[in-house]
Amino acid sequence: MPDTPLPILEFPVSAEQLRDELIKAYPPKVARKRGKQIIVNDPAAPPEIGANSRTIPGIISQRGCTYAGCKGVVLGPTRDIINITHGPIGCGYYSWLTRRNQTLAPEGGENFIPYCFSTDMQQEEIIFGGEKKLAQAIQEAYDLFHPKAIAVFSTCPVGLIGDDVHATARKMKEKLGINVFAFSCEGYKGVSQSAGHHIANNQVFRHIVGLDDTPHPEQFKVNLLGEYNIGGDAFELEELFERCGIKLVATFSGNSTYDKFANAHTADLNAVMCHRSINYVAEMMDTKYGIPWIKVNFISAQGTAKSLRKIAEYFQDAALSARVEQVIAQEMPAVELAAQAARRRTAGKTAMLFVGGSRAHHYQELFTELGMKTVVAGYEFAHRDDYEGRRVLPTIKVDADSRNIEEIHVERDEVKYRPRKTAEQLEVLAKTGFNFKDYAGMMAEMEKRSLVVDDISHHESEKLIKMLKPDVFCAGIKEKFVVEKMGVPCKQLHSYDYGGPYAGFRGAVNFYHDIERMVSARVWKQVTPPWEKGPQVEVVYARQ
Ligand code: CFM
Repeated sequence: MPDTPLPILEFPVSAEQLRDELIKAYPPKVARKRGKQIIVNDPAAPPEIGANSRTIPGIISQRGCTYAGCKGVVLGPTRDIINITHGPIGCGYYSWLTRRNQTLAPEGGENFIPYCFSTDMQQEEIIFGGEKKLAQAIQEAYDLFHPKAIAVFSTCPVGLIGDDVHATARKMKEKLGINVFAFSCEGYKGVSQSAGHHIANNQVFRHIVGLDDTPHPEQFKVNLLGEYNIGGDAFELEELFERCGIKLVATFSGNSTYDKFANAHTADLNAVMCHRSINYVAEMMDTKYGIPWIKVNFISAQGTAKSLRKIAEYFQDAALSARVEQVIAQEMPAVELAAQAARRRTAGKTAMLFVGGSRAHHYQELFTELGMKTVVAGYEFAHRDDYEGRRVLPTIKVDADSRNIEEIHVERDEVKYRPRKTAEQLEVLAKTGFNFKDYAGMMAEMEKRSLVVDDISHHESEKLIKMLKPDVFCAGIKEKFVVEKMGVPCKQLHSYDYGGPYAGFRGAVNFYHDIERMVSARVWKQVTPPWEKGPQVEVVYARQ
């Protein structure tokens, strides 16, 4: 059967030829591996994609390290835990305020996010061990701030020299009488920051969740998991929940506090936004406390409406559903108006998205609302289930790199476990097609024969831009300026380019405006990249 070109693209070659073009400069072994990570999509039966495997040395990947995933991503947005980086100063310094997670401490409340705490390891500690200096740092932080909790994050050298951060944390916990715990999240521990998410989930669950049983009087209590308040997204959602009459017990971890984690097990539902970074906590809370979880997406207006309705449906309460419908009805006219206005300039345009482990999927819905097509997308570090859906979980091969990450064994808590639904209630929900613990993944929602690229390399990004000339390229700061020098606007979906919020209804309107502006600016056509002006250095890959 002849290959059909990618949807709406007047691209002269097939998706397969496009893939071959991306990998043809690589040595054969590298090309074989990359070939498995570049897939022509079929939403009805997503083909297997190579994911969560090591990046080949020499390839310019956009991934981050395990320490970044643990310290920056999961614990970063929590304002009242003192996060001490145990390591050389660079690790603390470069993870200091570089992620745009915001927080809002109440009058007199603690906020340690603006501080950078580090043990500043020197040669002496590398040679003779750093535990003593770590204990001193914990003591010093305690004396200065008297926090509720102190967390210690291991960097690469700590793992290499074998400091026992957990023993030091235990010792200091006893001495100070506050919660002190540590993470074995050395940068090299996994193939990407994804390993750091898992390590963070384990320790937050083990050391904090379940410590405070104070009940809440409200009727509809949920936790929002995998929402990190980038650009103020969580503020938008907190307000939305409140207007709907839904009590947000804890968010993991946008705008969060230590006490909220400790009390999270009192909620009756876990709503999971970023499946990749937090599904472990959702699973563990289900097993230990009986809290079911559902997948939601508050990025895009349709996604927000759908997610609010899903939460209301879970509680099976007519008054709640009516309130949710009322809020949706209040918000939708402004959204429709903004989308219509933007579509005059955005409709028919194309986007590429290469972001993290959830946004490359979630933001496609916003582009659909703008009448734009996502022609190529991929995650930096997601796993097969984020691409192909959770149904593939049993078939994912556990390799040595994954085995390196602790799987904690969780059991039902005989005292605190409480089923949130009776068997009959579950049956009623099942009849309406209500899905628990389910995520269909990115590929099920992408066009047939669009291209999916895992852990995209710099070289492949350049090729794609040259060949497909997208109207907007969504990525991060590492790619941004190279892409823009090529004459294509780059929207940062990690930091939002200092814009946002983009979550919820009002967030969607913000996004429509920003994208409309970007794709209709003529300035991009005026750009002549420096490498087309001056002399060039040619690099060829060595054949193996
Ligand atoms: Fe989840 Fe994230 Fe993402 Fe992520 Fe991240 Fe981020 Fe991201 Mo940058 S937790 S996987 S590790 S949604 S920091 S808030 S934007 S890569 S797509």
